[in-house]
Amino acid sequence: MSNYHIKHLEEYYQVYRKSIREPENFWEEVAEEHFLWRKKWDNVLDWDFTKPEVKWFEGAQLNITENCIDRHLATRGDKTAIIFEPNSPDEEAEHITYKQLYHRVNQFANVLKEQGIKKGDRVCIYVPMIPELAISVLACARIGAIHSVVFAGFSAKALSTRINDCDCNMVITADGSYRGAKTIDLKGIVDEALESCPGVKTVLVAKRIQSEIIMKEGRDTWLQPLLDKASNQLTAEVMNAEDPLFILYTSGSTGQPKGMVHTTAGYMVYTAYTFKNVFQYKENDIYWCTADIGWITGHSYIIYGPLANGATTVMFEGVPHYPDFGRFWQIIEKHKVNQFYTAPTAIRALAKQGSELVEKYDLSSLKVLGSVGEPINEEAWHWYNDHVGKKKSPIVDTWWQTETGGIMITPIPFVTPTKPTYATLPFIGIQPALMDETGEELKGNQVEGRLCIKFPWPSMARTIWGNHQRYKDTYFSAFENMYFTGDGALRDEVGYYRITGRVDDVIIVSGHNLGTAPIEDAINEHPAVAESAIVGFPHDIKGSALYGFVTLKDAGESRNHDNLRKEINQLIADRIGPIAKLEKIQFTEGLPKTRSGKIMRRILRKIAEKDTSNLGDISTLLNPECVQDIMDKAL
Ligand code: 6R9
Repeated sequence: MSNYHIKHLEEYYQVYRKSIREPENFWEEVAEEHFLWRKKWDNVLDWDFTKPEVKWFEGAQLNITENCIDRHLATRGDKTAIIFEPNSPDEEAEHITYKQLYHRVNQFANVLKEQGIKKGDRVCIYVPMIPELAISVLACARIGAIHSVVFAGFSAKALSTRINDCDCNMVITADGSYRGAKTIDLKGIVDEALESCPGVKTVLVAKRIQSEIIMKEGRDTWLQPLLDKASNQLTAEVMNAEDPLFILYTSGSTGQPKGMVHTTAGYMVYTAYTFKNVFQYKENDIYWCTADIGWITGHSYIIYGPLANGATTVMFEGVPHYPDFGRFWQIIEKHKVNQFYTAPTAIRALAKQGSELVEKYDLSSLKVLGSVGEPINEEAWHWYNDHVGKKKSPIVDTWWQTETGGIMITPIPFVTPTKPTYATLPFIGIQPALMDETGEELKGNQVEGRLCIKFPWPSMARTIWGNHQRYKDTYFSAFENMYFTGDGALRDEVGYYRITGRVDDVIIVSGHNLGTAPIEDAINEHPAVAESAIVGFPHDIKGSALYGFVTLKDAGESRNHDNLRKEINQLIADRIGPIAKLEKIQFTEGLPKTRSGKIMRRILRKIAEKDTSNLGDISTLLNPECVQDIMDKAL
């Protein structure tokens, strides 16, 4: 038995030890007992972190949608697979059974085929949180097309960069989307993006907001009439274990986003196994993850992990504060949600409203609470625990990344005793290491260093689309024979991990990873701007917010600084998206630089954090005199 479902701490340690001692046997048993294979593997694992190359279950053949849908039909055909909760509480929720999902995915997949999409083609999905989003993802997987979901809050520029990076020839979108009281003209954004995407031949448009939009002759087609005509039967494409399943972009230290490539079999096995254990999902539970499917959390823990376990997963179209700040609690009461998975930024925003709204609703169905996306601060942890979980629902603080595909460090609820702000223990099969700056591993407990992973796990990203060298440089070059996460962490006296935050140029704002470089690139496009540097500073709700230091071309610039600030933020919204807007913009005469010309962000970070007591030695700077001036004028 592979101990698919871990129930107590003793068992965790026992299974963990086995997964480390005999990883291949361990994962083979999990794969063998819980999934549907067209053909079993010849080899469980092949790996070499120096190339780097990792292959799980080579030789195996499968289709992930047969595991997420078909195999449940006999026993769970009439069970709800997806509950769609619309933006407005006045619109009725939609319950999609496994049988209906099967038919709808087949219809969609048939449409894709009729439109000429074949195995291996890349399809860009720019769709809001409506059922068509999950269905289009699964339809791609069913025919072996590689989906590249782009969060439907990204700008036209960000969308076109992602479409072109992986040469998508089709875009699936919607006429528009609802977000609280606002409607967003998605199709207009797609039209603008496609002006610079000559490779896109077809755009399929779902109807959501019934707005007037322009349909480009020969390129744009309404989706529904095509679906209505399509057959609801289709044999799934047979995929190899290591065939790419999807590409998902994440920010990096250069302007070009990294298209992380995830493959089929290992991703399926790991997301399914983590879902079952991290949420202690039991048949007939209602599970809700509030993430958007445009992020990895939505891919792994709204779609693939839950559906591979035959679960009922809630998809929420709206926002936490519409029509009021009680919306999440109202949904939990309405659907009797058992597992609730959200982000610290949402918890902080809701906690700020006080506990009145939470008390108004019946949250007694809750069994497990989850947190993901950034470190959860102590105050938010306690509020979540006291007011939402009523001290009886364990909080799973799950640390992981787009690159890791699945949850890596986490408590297992009712198994691992939790500790506020700690992600606690490595999940089964995960071998973390903390490294010092010289590349030595820090052994033992009560140490702090850079978080690496020593051994492959099934759902790790295999490459960066079109740029394997960048994959190697970013993740496998900092420390020999290790995957480097970009995060810092400490290990306490009992071996629990606490993630301390990014050690690179990525800033996490409201749970969104933002690379500093692309934002600086956008600012620098402004004709009045000479140079800029972005740092993060602590923010009550967002966790971190962005502080921009900007030097203007004409230092004595007479232009109105408030207008300039607006223009800069507009540029950022256009190039990246509104999430990357700067909270503060300080105009400076110069930026502190090293003699080799590198901006010393460390100093700027301290100024932004208002912690200037110890700036370190600034005498080696090229221009130490600018530091005092920046400090004097800090916002
Ligand atoms: C799943 C996801 C990854 C980065 C990661 C880390 C931060 C995520 C966290 C956390 C502390 C947690 N992060 N979960 N930090 N505690 N529980 O968020 O993927 O968007 O790629 O972000 O998010 O810094 O490296 P992604």
